[in-house]
Amino acid sequence: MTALAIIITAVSLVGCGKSSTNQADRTANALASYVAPGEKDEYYLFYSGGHSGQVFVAGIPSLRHISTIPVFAPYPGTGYGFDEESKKMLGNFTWGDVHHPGLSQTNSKYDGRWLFVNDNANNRIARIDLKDFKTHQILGPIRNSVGNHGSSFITENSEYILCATRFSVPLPKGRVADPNDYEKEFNGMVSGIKVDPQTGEMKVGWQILTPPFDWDLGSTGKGPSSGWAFWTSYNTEMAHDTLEVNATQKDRDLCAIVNWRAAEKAVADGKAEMMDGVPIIDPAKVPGVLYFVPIGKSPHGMDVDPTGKWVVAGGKLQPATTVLNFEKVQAAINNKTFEGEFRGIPILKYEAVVEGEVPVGLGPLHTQYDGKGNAYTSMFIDSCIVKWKLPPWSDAEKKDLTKAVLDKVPAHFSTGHLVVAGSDTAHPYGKWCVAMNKLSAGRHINVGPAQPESSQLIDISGDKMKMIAESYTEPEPHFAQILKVTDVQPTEVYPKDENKDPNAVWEKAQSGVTRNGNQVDAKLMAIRSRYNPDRIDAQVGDELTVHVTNVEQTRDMIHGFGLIEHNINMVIDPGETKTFRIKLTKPGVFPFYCTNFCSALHQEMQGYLVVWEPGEGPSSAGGGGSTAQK
Ligand code: K7E
Ligand code: CUA
Repeated sequence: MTALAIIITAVSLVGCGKSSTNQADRTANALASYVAPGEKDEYYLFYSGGHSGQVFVAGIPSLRHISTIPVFAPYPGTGYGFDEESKKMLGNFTWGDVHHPGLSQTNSKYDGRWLFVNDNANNRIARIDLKDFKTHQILGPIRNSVGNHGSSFITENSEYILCATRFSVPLPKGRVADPNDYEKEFNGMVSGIKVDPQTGEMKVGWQILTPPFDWDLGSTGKGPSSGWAFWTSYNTEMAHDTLEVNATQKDRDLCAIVNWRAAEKAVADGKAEMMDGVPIIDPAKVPGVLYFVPIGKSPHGMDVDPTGKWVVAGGKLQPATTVLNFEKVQAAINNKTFEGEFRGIPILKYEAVVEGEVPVGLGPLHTQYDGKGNAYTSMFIDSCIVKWKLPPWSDAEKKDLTKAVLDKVPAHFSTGHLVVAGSDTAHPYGKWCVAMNKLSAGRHINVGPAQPESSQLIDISGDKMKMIAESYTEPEPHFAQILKVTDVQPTEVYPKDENKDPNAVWEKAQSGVTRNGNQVDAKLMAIRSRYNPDRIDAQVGDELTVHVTNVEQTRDMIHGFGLIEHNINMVIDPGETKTFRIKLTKPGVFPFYCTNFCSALHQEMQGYLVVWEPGEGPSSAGGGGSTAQK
């Protein structure tokens, strides 16, 4: 995208036309996205936060930002990354690059259980539980996988999250080879991340070794393509420098067609070899797992339609989308209609599997579907959304596929991804499309050089698309998922009897500070608006562990725990217990206080951590004085 961005900035204002500003349209559009005070949005929009490492939650149709789910980056707003549990999930990383959120599915329908997101930068994948909209697992860095961009693509029953690498390196990771030996020494990888059907717990199932192409966007099959997955690639030139030029030489790059059920079976049949603890399939030795198809030119998105028959690739540098017919793909595989092979992988004959190239315009990236036979493609260069008709096409349309292009709506920005509600399932909700744009073109109030990204809401319920509203976000949404609000019932309070934390305290008598050698353990209760106890005595050199239980069982009665000059801010939701651990290195009296507004006396919710010099202070702090604890 970056190189492309440079090429394209100059022409990005070409656009597809002007949006209407007449009074009747303004009123109708305003009403369409207006959610009156006290009313609620109909859909969630979960959009990736790119290099913010977060996920943003907005409402549709209002496009209002409602909350932020921290995933790969600490977020003081919810205390994420300060307590032991979330610190452990983050490991030593303080950022991630979130690209493609994927909702869990059952029978190719969103089941409202989990949202998975990938981290391109540190090769991880995270699971957000939709019971509480929080990150519960971060898997990775995934072994033998570098640049986890081509994910998170969820299979029809959430059996797997499928991922492909954007970057190739010498494998296993840690091995060093000269980039001049790229073709020989470097490899990419497709990974099958197994998801536990009950808990959602992820683990690396298997991997498929690939040539060092840069795998790009992908999608999973359904219906006739059930059990398959697809990725585009760029850099089939296998260049290792100046990719902007050297990786755009060929008119067609090879996309990958992966039979993931065959991969799973090959591993079960013992056909994999271990690399760094992961079963690796060499597709040259295990026929039937991987096929290639040439796709023009420098393709990006690759999206399976809701029937599972049509697989559409957007060619960034070709003014058309390419439509593959999966039934023809299947026939070509069965009849060995190949036009060659690359490193033992058959290349399917282009003409045998392509249904058509639809001349949608300049810079097609991603395609979404409404389930009514229409496709919607984001146009990075033309800065618009194009609606077009999926096959089957009439003879007249086949002869001139411009006839399959039904409508264009200007986005005024360089559109990256777009999302149609439920497009990647067999049952799209349709109705709304959100375009996620890059390069803001100055259409917002001036906020200086750090420019926001924009989202635009498009009504796709009629024959013609209607641009309804525009809003702005933090950097940098890539893809998003839309979920019907009624399809999920998140908890607002953790029930007391479901809190299994052994350090939880629910009444005064259980709370207190105990010492064991130089380990000081404080169990605090937080309740409107005080901590119990509100004094912790310890000494320099102690290791202090603080557990705070928020005993409230009332919605939005959230308490914080900010500790002065110790870089600690926990935020504890109703019914939750959180823990932090620190080494005390400096003497002094350090107030702690509630960081989350909780009542008229919120400001009074405070206490002291007294850190004595060794040997000083009350006996509970290891000193000679009498106990100070209440
Ligand atoms: Cu097109 Cu990462 Cu999905 Cu950005 S990628 S636009
Ligand atoms: Cu508790 Cu503010």
